[in-house]
Amino acid sequence: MTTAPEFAVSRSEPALPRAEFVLTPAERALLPTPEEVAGYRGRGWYLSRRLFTDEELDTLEAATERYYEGHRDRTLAVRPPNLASWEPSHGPVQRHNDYVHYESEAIAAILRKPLVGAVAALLAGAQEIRIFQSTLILKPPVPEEPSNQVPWHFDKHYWHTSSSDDMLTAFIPFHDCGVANGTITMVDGSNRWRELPSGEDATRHFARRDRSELESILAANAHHNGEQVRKVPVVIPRGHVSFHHCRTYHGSGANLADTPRRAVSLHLQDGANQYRHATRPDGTPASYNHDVVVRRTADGRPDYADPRICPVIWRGTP
Ligand SMILES: O=C(O)CCC(=O)C(=O)O
Ligand SMILES: [Fe+2]
Repeated sequence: MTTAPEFAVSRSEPALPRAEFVLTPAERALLPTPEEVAGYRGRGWYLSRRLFTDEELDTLEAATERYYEGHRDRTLAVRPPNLASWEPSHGPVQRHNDYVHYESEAIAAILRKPLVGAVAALLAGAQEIRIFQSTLILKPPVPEEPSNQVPWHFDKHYWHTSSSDDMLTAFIPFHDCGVANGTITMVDGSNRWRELPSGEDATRHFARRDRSELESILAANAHHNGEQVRKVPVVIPRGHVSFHHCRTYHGSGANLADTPRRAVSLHLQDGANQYRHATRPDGTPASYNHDVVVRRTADGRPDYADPRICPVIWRGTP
């Protein structure tokens, strides 16, 4: 007998949770109730309590301004094929920038907030939540700007190579977000719809799609499920976060305000998610930008748990 079993266990798996995955009593009071979790499962979206302070959002906004000016703490070694990466030369169109949690430490420090991961864990029914992607978004205050319109889509369409059906997105505006500034709008309950076989090409980003084409795909899918399309603009007070399931249709409209609409779309994966081989409707292999960015698993697949790109932000039972 060399090592007591308890000692052996505590060496490989600490008995106490790591401090970063512990919530304060005040934070615990901000978690969704069981009824709210059931509401998320039924409707496909959930508006949280106030998860971010004014100070955190001011810090986040300042960090994103530095990012727009060109500041990077690190850059991707390889530029992936479908990278959203607005730069000043693109002008006053809607700005989309992926991988901001990788490229900016200051942005990452706010986005990794364990409370966000804990809310996501309860909604997804998961023990672990990792970042999948983060997209920094800015809609300029230009009412007629066509690129400000986000046509109906659901996020799983872009994630065919992800094995999980429990992935979800936290939409984090930096300020009050309502109809006037083009808030995110959910199609209530569409997470439970069965999808029409429509020949969708999942790798074509919605920004390159015709809006009316996607409006009719939405209507056809509702009809196929014997449902009406119920559009719910989510009115998000500053500091609150709108979560949506990866099969919930959503979109958003013009920014009619006189200030930019600023947000981060924080895409999250449950611990079980991993790369799987998938094909597009035309039979060619599907892919995700990560596939040329992350390390490989022992069996040679892209590793969607690579801690550099996909850090764990929550582990345990909140
Ligand atoms: O910017 C928006 O209004 C929509 C963002 C979006 O598609 C998402 O968060 O998944
Ligand atoms: Fe989306």
